[in-house]
Amino acid sequence: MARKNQTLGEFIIENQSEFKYSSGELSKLINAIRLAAKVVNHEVNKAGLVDILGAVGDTNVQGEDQQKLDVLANEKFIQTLKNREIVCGIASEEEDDFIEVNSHDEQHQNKYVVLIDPLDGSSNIDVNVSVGTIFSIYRRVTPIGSPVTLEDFLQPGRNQVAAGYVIYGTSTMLVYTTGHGVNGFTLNPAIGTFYLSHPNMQFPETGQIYSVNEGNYSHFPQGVKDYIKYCQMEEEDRPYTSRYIGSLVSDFHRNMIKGGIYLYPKSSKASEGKLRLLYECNPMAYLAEQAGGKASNGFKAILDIQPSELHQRVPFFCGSRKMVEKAEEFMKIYS
Ligand code: P6P
Repeated sequence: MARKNQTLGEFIIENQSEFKYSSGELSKLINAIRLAAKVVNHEVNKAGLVDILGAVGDTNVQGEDQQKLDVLANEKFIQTLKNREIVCGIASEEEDDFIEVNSHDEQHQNKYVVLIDPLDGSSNIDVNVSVGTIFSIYRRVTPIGSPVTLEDFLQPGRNQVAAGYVIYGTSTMLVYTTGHGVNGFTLNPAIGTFYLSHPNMQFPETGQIYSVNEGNYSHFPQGVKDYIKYCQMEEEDRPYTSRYIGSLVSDFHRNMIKGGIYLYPKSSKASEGKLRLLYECNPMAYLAEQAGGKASNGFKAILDIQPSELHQRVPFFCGSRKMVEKAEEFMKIYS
């Protein structure tokens, strides 16, 4: 049972039995992500000092090459995941191909693959807007004892065993699920400890906020245009409020707390939208469904899509169940 102010470490241990695969493995996975999140948080929070610490390509006072934060985040998450003898493969938004992890695993006994967007929304860093890390965890499907394959990564989101995000915002939070609801932990940076601040997070069934880049309006399919006009009409509980941060994790997190819908539809400029199925949409869709919300491509549940490529994109409608269902009604008129 979740207790407010429980630490993340206590929560993992007390809920380990819920992770049906075996003892200790969830702890290692989430602990690796917890550690990397703290390291990345430290770097993100001092990004504003880049003029003092040196811009990308410079060498800092320690003589280290100053790295782009998304490159640094990618390296930190991959490094901490590799060091746990539990992961056999990693895929990242920053890596063209998946990474086979066999440094300590010559016999290929490790069972899990992790997919990450190490620093989503990183273009917001220069303007001091929240960014996030998104992660998705599967059990491999090819036989233990053989090298990990692309098939282990191209699983439908319904197969995820855990997923979550870190939001580097006004406070740093780790929000994740292992299939038993969604829990949010807030970092106390003074002591480097995550505390359970948001137990059993739930999307309100409906809401008053819609999040979409309306600059693309003229390029959207008619169903999306009609839904946006529906949100803006003076009628019943509308007009809704438009809130779009340009950072998926931030818009999702606000909508999960207050109620709302996030849309990144396809358009005449982007035939499948912008967001990536495997390490953006699937983990956020798993969280959404675990929190009583909904996530689809406008027609079909995101988690039921069979992936075909590591970096494939999909249209994304996600948030309060009734709002996603209404948007789907408009999409289906023109399908
Ligand atoms: P646009 C950030 O690049 C991102 O992947 C999401 O975090 C964000 O919601 C979206 O793209 C913003 O895209 O095209 O509206 O700037």
